[in-house]
Amino acid sequence: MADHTMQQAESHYFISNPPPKDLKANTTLAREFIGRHADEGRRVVLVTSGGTTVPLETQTVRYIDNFSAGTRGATSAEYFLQQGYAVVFLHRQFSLLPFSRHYSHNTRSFLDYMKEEDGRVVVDEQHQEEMLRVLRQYAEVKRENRLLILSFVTITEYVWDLREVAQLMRPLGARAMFYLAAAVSDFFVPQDRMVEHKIQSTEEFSQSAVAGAGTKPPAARTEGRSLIIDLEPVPKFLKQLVDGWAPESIIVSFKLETDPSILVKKAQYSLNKYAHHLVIGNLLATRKWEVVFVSELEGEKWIRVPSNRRTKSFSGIESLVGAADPLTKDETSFAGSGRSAVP
Ligand code: 9Z3
Repeated sequence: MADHTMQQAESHYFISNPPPKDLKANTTLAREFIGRHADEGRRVVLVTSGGTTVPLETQTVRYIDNFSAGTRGATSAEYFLQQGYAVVFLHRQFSLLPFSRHYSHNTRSFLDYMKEEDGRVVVDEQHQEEMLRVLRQYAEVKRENRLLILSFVTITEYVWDLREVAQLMRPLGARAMFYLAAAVSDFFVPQDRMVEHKIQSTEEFSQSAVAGAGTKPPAARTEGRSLIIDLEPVPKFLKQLVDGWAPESIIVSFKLETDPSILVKKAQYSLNKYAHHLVIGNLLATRKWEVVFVSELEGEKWIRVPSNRRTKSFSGIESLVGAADPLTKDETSFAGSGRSAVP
């Protein structure tokens, strides 16, 4: 797509898909946070995490979801914080959060970490050491006010938030990084093709009219006894991010596939198409144990957790990534570099 056509698609998207209700509040928080850290000379990273939804109805009962628990994003955010970054953590509501991820979303209740002692609640002996370590890191981040947590649910909320935060980070140039681990929908239902009410299972009760109806039928509708879902492509916002919203920043995107034979090709395609710094490829089935870095500087580079360390207690492949950073050729990692990591 030519650049002007892409820009037209972008402006059409923002005109026809209205901003989320909390955009203003999010922007105010982000402006203050980014401004303060920029003044203090800190690097700022936007970490996106979790999956975006595609609502089928305005009053949403049904939606399509994208797979992501938020482990990658929440874990990586902790490592960026350890390296001194200020982190804007834009995540899917209720997906994993940095620090609290150690005690949530598992089969164990957080209450299982506690016990009663002399009428007071205390942490069980066996969890003291680990929890103290996490708590100290968390307390330091809180004291320095280095973590801003924002949330999205739908693809449209995500795209509006991304654009807003990117534009606020633009003045930071190469001191700003985008680490796009969220699983983002490629297709969606535009506002002007969305039905207001719950889709009915029989045509008899179906709504024929769409809010602000154009000539096209609703994108999700019943025909006979079938549910028809006819989605439209989401404009390629990575292109806009790289070229328009934050052209000087460091941009790391992720590529998720399930077919091993196309992963590297797709990651290379993405790198060539958007001309950003790094694509990290991963397969759904093995994402916790192996990733491939694809960059112009180093081509294709696999990082693997040795098979004898692939246990539940392993701290995550994110802990190995700093050592393998292809954005810098020296000992500093892209999470740890105190200077420009632009190749
Ligand atoms: C990823 O590939 C992430 O690593 C995972 C992490 C979603 C697999 P979890 O949250 O999983 O730890 O459970 N994210 C990017 C997915 C994505 O939508 N990428 C787009 C694409 O593949 C490009 S931006 O087309």
